[in-house]
Amino acid sequence: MPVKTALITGITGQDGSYLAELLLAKGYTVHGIVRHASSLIANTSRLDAVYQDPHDAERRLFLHKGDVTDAGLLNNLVRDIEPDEVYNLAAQSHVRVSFDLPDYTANVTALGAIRLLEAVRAARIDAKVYQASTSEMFGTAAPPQSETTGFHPRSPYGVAKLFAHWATVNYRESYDMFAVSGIAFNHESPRRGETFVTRKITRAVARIAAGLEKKVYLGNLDAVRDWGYAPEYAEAMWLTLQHGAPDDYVIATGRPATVREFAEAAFAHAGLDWRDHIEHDERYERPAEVPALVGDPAKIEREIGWKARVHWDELARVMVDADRAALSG
Ligand code: NDP
Ligand code: GDR
Repeated sequence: MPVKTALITGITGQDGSYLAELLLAKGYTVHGIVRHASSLIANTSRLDAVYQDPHDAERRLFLHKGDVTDAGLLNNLVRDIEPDEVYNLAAQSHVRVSFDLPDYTANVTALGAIRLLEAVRAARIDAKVYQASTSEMFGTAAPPQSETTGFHPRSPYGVAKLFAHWATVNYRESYDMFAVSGIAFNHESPRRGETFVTRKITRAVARIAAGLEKKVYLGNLDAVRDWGYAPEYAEAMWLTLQHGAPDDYVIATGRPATVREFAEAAFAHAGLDWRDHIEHDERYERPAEVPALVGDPAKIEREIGWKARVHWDELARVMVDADRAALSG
């Protein structure tokens, strides 16, 4: 088999790092776009396990300074790399933050996607494109949500992702592009950003168990989510691009839990009672909440053969263990 080349935007994020590991293990040459930061160490830390010295002649991981707000950069990179597969994972991905930065979120999360699609089209290559779409596009639609459920996003982030989703569908239909929209429900891991609710909770559990803190302040505990395990979702992304034809796929476990239930399981795993340690802070409420997201993964299970194995309660334990291990050095 000839060696394949992939380009990943958002390679420094939770999913990007797992996807890079997966593709490197499969023999791919992997190119990733890394944003400029005042400290490079900080935003490439999730790639430590696969980082390769730029002087290594055998290396298959290449990191390029860049940003999805820069169309010229994307055009040049795609033309030069000629990737077989492009994964667009770059986004301002925090729902609460998108209410504070709506313009910026739209620029990165919505326009970034169409800039990348256009770069692939302009390069006149046969690259397959994966767009990281989200259950947030469903918003208030009643669960369980599937590929045929109507969209009703509730945040600038959800609206921006819906633009990117339809852009992906449009490029598939207009230019016969192999463009997949993976509509992923929440997925977490020890690499999850510390301000998303699961990691915020498991990190707090570790610190409270170690006697470093007493409380954690949260918003809406009644929200229902369908939490899966991020490495499995990276595998789902790859699998959808190996399928015979491009399509839209819900990626989910199908198992619901409230934020309260996740917290209860996480605290209990460390022998703690969540009621002693969780306080409400309205700052973490959103101007418009998404009450319940529970995916129907029947299509991806049937057509792609992907099925979630880790569910939210095991995930809570895995993340607590990882945060406690990190704290004890
Ligand atoms: P993260 O927030 O962990 O990662 C986002 C990535 O995008 C980071 O690498 C970040 O770089 C990069 N990025 C942000 N802005 C830009 C920009 N302007 N130009 C280039 N890169 C940029 O997200 P996840 O890994 O959790 O998610 C991956 C994708 O999947 C995102 O698009 C997200 O919206 C989507 N998604 C995630 C779900 C989840 O539950 N995790 C569910 C559904 C969809 P930096 O490291 O420098 O910040
Ligand atoms: P979400 O994830 O908005 O679903 O988006 P997040 O973990 O931020 O919130 C989940 C639910 O928990 C409630 N919540 C809190 N959330 C945060 N962050 N902090 C708190 O203190 C808190 N208290 C309660 C929220 O209101 C919400 O209902 C994630 C992101 O990864 C998106 O990029 C992705 O598209 C979706 O998942 C699917």
